[in-house]
Amino acid sequence: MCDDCGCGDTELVPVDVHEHILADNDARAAHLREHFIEAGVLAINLMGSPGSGKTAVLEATARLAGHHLRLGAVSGDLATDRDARRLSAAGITARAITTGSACHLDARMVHDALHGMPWRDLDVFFIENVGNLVCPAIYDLGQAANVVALSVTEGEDKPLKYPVMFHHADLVLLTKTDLIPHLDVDVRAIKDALAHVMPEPRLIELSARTGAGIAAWLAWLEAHRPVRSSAA
Ligand SMILES: Nc1nc2c(ncn2[C@@H]2O[C@H](COP(=O)(O)OP(=O)(O)OP(=O)(O)O)[C@@H](O)[C@H]2O)c(=O)[nH]1
Ligand SMILES: [Mg+2]
Repeated sequence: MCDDCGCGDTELVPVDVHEHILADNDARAAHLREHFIEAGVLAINLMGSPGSGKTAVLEATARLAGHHLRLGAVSGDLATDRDARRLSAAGITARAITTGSACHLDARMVHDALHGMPWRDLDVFFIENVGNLVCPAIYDLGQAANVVALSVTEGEDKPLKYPVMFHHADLVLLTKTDLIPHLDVDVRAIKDALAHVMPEPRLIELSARTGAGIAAWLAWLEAHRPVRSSAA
């Protein structure tokens, strides 16, 4: 599926080659992180399954905070710029990253996308990763925090089945909570599963559709914004 990381296939990409790819990525990500910190931009790596509601959360974020926070985003997909167009329509400065066959974003892709963006002027820069609960977790993009969108329709056991993603998460957004009355889903079971795989479980329940929980998500973003230096 993925020509870059081989999705763990050691015949496709030998272990030593994969380690070299990750080391190269880590160096580029460190460079990006320095720039984000120096400019006072909060960079968030937003990950989650395909369709978990990542773009919808960003649209809802812009609806509530677009007038007082300068928001920017890149959105990664194998094909199309549909998400970037949705984000632009919501008032977010956005660019698409089309990866072709790669099932994750890497630091070089993000770096290249930034060249055409006024990213230094942003308060929050979202990196909407390719919909995938596996590979994106191991690629550092220079972000300050990893956020995982997990929708109530995905099943309570996803944190247990995809532990690496949740182990690396600083925050989980439990999305589409407006659908709970229509589903056989036990939110306590999701929290129990997260407690097994997240060192410090942090969960915000929200609905992009109704706006419930978006204020708590904004408060989390505000609390994690870096102090902007006067030189930035
Ligand atoms: N009921 C309900 N539906 C939602 C909500 N958020 C997203 N959806 C729906 O879920 C579907 C996927 O939402 P997206 O925001 O495109 O999800 P995504 O994670 O960005 O998808 P990819 O980028 O393709 O991985 C769409 O049909 C949305 O309308 C929500 O809060 N409530
Ligand atoms: Mg999307």
